Formats: sequence, C-alpha cells, structure tokens
Amino acid sequence: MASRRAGGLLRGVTSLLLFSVCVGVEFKGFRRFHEVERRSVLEEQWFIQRLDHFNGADTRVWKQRYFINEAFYKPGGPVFLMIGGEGPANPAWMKAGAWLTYAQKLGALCLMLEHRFYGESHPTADLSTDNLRYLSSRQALADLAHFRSVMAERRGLADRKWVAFGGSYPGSLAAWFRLKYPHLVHASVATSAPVHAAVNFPEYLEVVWRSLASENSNCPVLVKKASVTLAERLKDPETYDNITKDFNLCSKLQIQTEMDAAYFLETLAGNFMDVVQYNEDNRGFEGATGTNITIKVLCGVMADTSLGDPYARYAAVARLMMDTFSIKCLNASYEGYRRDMTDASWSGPAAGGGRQWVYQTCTEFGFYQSTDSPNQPFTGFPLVYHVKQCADLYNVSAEQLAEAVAQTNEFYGGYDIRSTRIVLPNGSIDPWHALGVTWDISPDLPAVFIQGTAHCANMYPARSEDLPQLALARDHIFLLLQRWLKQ
Ligand SMILES: *[C@@H]1O[C@H](CO)[C@@H](O)[C@H](O)[C@H]1NC(C)=O
Ligand SMILES: *[C@@H]1O[C@H](CO)[C@@H](O)[C@H](O)[C@H]1NC(C)=O
Ligand SMILES: *[C@@H]1O[C@H](CO)[C@@H](O)[C@H](O)[C@H]1NC(C)=O
Ligand SMILES: *[C@@H]1O[C@H](CO)[C@@H](O)[C@H](O)[C@H]1NC(C)=O
Ligand SMILES: CC(=O)N[C@H]1CO[C@H](CO)[C@@H](O)[C@@H]1O
Repeated sequence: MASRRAGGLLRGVTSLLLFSVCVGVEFKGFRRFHEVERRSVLEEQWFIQRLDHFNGADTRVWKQRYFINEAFYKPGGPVFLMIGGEGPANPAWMKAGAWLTYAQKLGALCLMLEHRFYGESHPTADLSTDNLRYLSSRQALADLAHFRSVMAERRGLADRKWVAFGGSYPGSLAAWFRLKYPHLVHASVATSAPVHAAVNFPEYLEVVWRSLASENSNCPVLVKKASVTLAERLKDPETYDNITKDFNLCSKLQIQTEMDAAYFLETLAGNFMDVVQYNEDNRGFEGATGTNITIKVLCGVMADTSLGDPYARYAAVARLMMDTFSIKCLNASYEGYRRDMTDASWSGPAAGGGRQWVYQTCTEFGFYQSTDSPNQPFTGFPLVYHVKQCADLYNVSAEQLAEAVAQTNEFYGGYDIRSTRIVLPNGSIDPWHALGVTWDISPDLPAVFIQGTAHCANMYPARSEDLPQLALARDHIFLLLQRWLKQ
C-alpha cells in the first residue's frame, strides 16, 4: 500500500516518488492500466470535509471519497479504518487483504478513506502550488479524526473500538493517528511505515544493494559496473545515438545539464528500485501487473553473458521492463518531466499522485533516495538533484525543505514514538524499513521484522507459497489485535 516514487520507466512522469501506494492503485509511472478495477468493486461514498482544519474562520468544504464493507460486522464488534495514501484508494482492498481476514474473525466493520488530493478526493479546483498548501499529513490526520467522529455518531459506533490500518506513508499516518488522537483510535497496525523523516535517504539504495546481493552477491556489482559505464558515456555526445537505441528512447538523447543526466540515470535505476521494493508481494488482486518480474529475474538478466557486457545487460533490463508494462519508448528528458510535474490540472499527466506526493516530500518528509552512499549499486543522482526539484517544481528552497523536515520529526517524534497499542511490521528486503521501527520500543509498541519480505507484504492476501515467517507475522499481528481489543 505505498507508492514508491514512481519508479523507473514505469514512473515516467514521477521520477521522484519513492513510495508505494500499498492500498492504492500504485502509481508507478502513472500507468493507468488498472483503472478498470476501480469503480466496479464496491460503491464509492462521499463525506463532507473541511478544506482547512486549522482555521476556524475558513468554512470551505469538499467531498472526500470513502468505502464501506459491513459484511463482517457483528454488533459490538470493532471498526477498522484503512487509511488511503498517495494514490487513488483502490476498492480491491474492500474485498481482499489481511485486514479483512482479521475483520472476519473479529466481526469488524470496515471503512477506507481516500487521502485528500489523491484519487477522486479533490479539495481544490486544481493542483496549483498555492492550493497544495492544504495538502499535508496534519490536514490528512484531521480529515481522519473528523471522519471517525461523524461516522461514529451517524452509525452509533461511538463506543466501538476503532483500529487504524495503513501501509507505507499511510502506515506512518496510522501510527500518528493513534499518537495524536488517542481518544479516537484504540490501536493501529502501521505497516512498512517510515516514521522518521529525512531529507537525504541514501540508506534506501544501500538496502537495494543488500536485497540484490541476497539473490546473487555479484548482482549489485554488475549493476554498479553498468551504471558507472552509462554515466561515463553520458559525458560523450558521440555515444548518444547508441544510447538512444539501446534504451529505446522516444527521441534522441540530449544531455544539457546535470539534471538531465541525473534524471536519466535515476529513471533507469528506478527499474531495480521498484522491483526490489515490491519483490514477490502478492499484489495481483489490486490489479498490479508485471508481478512476475522479481529480483531473481533482474539478476538473471544481469548475469546473462550472452547479452554482452554489463552495460548491454542493463539495457536489456530496461527493455524487459518496457515490454512488460507496454511502454513504447522511454522519455528521458528532465525538462519533459518538469513540464508534466508542473501541470496543475486534475487531468494532467502527474495528477495521479506524482505532483502531490513530490510536493509532500518537499514540504514534509524529504525521503530522497540519493546515490550519496558508496555502498549502493547506482551512480549519478545525488541529493542536490532531488533538492533542486523542490525549487523547480514548487519554489521550495533547500533551507525551507530542511526546516520542514525537522518540523515533521519535531511534531511526530520520528523514531521516538510515544504511544501504546501500535504494531510496526517491516520487511528486511524493503528499502523503506531503514526509516521504520524494526525493534520493539516497548511491549505496547512492538515491531515485527520479517526476514525476506518486501514492502507491505503482510497486508496482502495470504497464499500458500508465502514464507513461513510472513504467515507467522500475520498471525502475530492478529493475536496482538485480539489482545488489545480486550483492553
Ligand atoms: C555504437 O555501437 C556500435 C556497435 O553496437 C559500435 O561499433 C560503435 O563504436 C558505437 N559508437 C560509439 C560512439 O560508441
Ligand atoms: C511475465 O508474465 C507475462 C504474462 O503472463 C509473460 O508474457 C512474461 O513472459 C512473464 N515474464 C517473465 C520474466 O516471466
Ligand atoms: C513522451 O513524451 C511525449 C511528449 O511529452 C508524450 O506525448 C508521450 O506520450 C510520452 N511517451 C511515453 C511513452 O511516455
Ligand atoms: C518563490 O519564493 C520566494 C520566497 O520564498 C518568493 O519571494 C518568490 O516570489 C517565489 N517565486 C514564485 C515564482 O512564486
Ligand atoms: C533487525 C531488527 O530490528 N530486528 C528486530 C525486529 O523486531 C523484533 C521484534 O518483533 C526484534 O526481536 C528484532 O530484534
């Protein structure tokens, strides 16, 4: 349920969002392939919400989308609230997922609230930078609080125990909802939650190295060789015709600025980042495609000497990803990306979540997956490249960004959450675990660290080939919920 940034080729437009919408239609690349899933599943409903929760004089309102599933509810049972994230809320989650298994066993009423500014929940007429000021985790938590209070009142659920669920960014929201509104939420399951904000997040790619190495220790070494070769070639315009062909670019490669080179290198690295982040997650039910492209598959291509040198194999990976996701050609221009990302229309190319999520990174979280560590498999997209985008896209300076990220940790506590009844599951393969809580803070704030699984793995429906430790983790979370609901 989290959206990585929009990754690699798939990201196309969103070169930055490293999240994963675990509960949304993931918006890597803003592929719109699975939109079909959207409407049919369960009827969408609308909730009147205030635009600005922090200004009593501002009475403007808008309509927020939500979903409800009462099939499992037994009078007296708890209420489960799935928190939407940085992409459209996907109603597939109202029909499947570990939380519904828990709901069935515990007789819970299930609700899912879409996050403001994503999907169909449009608080403002467009996505202008001026309007995006109403997009923040604090406003989103206040939306949740108001939704929770009104629904409890309307449906006679005020004395029921409410439990919040979320994965990735919404995982952090689930933890923070319990932290900031303890009178409204009894417990939270905060999966793959990066609770600590950081401008620079070089650890992400360090985990990518280790995750690739867990398949084959030579795999990240070959990836590094390839990306270094490519970065070298970008310095020589004579090579551009070949690169254009090798990576199937939509138009001839042009590198005029450092940003152009960084954007291109990051886009290609994104192929690996996306695959690692979601490796073998059971995401098919969400409408996700290409789930058979795994770390094993990519490392297999990187090891295939019949394809040529590591550079040629890296290009083969890029073409495999494009074939898999039916992308005709790759747009490699930073200027094109900047143009798409500054389109403020709700029908614009980045309105699926890219423009909004990158705004949140520039004004709250950072999370920039830079190549600043030596122990990672890529090269060429350092922190300055990410930070410059905040200025280019939203007129947010490096100083403003640093200040905003510090404020986020000041407000929520970062790793040092002080609360109770929050369980924090993470997967060892998932690069996001580096900003999450992977050790028990207290008996009431337990971590569940799952060896060998990726982003949000425990939220997806169980299947027979799941690792035994993943099945155990789901059971462990259930036992915690059972215990906490008696408290
Ligand atoms: C382009 O590729 C061809 C063969 O694939 C090679 O012979 C040639 O030297 C390359 N050109 C440059 C400038 O690297
Ligand atoms: C993945 O699945 C698709 C469709 O089922 C298939 O065409 C493709 O060959 C598979 N790719 C790999 C690498 O297994
Ligand atoms: C590439 O960019 C052009 C112009 O911005 C756009 O029309 C086209 O759809 C893009 N192609 C892909 C495959 O993203
Ligand atoms: C960018 O921000 C600065 C101050 O932070 C402001 O003075 C300037 O007018 C802004 N520029 C635009 C184009 O909004
Ligand atoms: C690597 C790591 O942080 N492991 C910890 C994860 O959380 C469990 C508790 O669920 C601890 O026992 C591990 O030490």
